[in-house]
Amino acid sequence: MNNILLKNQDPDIANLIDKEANRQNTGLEMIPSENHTSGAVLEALGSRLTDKYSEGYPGMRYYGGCDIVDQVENLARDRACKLFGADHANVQPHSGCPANIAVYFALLDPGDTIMGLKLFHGGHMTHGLKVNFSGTFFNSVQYGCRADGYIDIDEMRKLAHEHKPKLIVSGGSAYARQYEWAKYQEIADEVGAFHLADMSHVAGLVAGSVHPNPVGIADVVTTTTHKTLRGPRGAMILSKGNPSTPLKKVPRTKENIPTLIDRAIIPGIQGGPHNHQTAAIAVALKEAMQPEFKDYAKQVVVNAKTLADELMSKGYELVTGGTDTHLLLINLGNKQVTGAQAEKALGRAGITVNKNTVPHDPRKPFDPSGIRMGTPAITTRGMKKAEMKQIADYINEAITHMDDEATLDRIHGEVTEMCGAFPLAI
Ligand code: DSN
Repeated sequence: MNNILLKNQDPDIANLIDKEANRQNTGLEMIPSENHTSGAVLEALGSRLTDKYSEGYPGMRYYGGCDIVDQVENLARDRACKLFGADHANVQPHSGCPANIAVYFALLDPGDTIMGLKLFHGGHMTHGLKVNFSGTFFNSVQYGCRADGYIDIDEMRKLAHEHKPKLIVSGGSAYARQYEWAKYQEIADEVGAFHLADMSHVAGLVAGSVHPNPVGIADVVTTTTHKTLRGPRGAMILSKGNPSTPLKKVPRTKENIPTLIDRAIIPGIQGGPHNHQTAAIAVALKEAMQPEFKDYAKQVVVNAKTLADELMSKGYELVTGGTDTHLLLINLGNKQVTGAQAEKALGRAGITVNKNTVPHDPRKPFDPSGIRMGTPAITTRGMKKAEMKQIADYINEAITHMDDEATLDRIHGEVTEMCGAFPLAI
């Protein structure tokens, strides 16, 4: 077996990895769903655990040689339960979409009605977008945001009573305010629906106690592990109650959710778990259990609020007029700039954000009016209020001078210099 270093065996890929690390190190990653993992998480991710097949669950595998990966998965499950107050955690979903697919597969039949927030109002494609599996295999009814940008809970209740969905999804990917999990559960209970809370964006804020926890309120909770939670790419499904042993076929009731979920992941929709990923999730969960993580989560929100206030003082219009979380959604309509133009100018200046629709956007999704940005990754680097004020200046200058290459170059130079004081872990 060869032990040749990557840079000698495959310099093409090694160079690209170096280039990407350099791009991240010298620029501001401000896509709100991104973060920078620790060196320990990366080490677990790049380990021999990736070699092992282990279909099934700890103590119930279809393959031999699973004693050690069983211990890895048990640690990840126990830490997830402890951190979020769940009884049961399935840590095998390969990422967020499969986690949601598994919940639908567990609880629904094709053609059943589901309800989620419109993607173009800040939801997620797996919450019932017509061109996604969730809007194709199921009858999707979608709620939206009010004119002020807040989720329209009254409309949701009305739609729920009218359409009697089997499942209501809360959560989203471009909503700057806290999710009111209990209200969704109340409506789900009124119409006899299951409630899935997708807390992917805010899981790290929940872990750090700066956002309400849906576990124990919602019937079932999904989350990715790589956003505010700062782990590797991956996902988890959390619930109350315990699965049956062995995992037998059970009726679709709330009490049976843990069993239904485990059976939906395997044999339902996935094969072997990614054991290297499970180990890295366990490492990230241990990090999130430390007192410093609470400081981190608090700082993420302080930074987002500071950035929001600074940008609003420069005339930027934030959807809902601010943020409670890690995320800012900016409507550039009043600046005569499109989201795509702003994304490009900011990228040129070393600030990575993404163009995004705003609720009731008069423009098309591929050329929307807004940009979405967030503070999880720059807070991981150690940036605080002073840097947020400087970043707001850079953002404003880059957008105001989006056609001026020299200005964008200068800002990029200054951004790189600022980043030099906040290096990534490795
Ligand atoms: N792609 C994620 C995000 O950016 O929010 C959601 O899956």
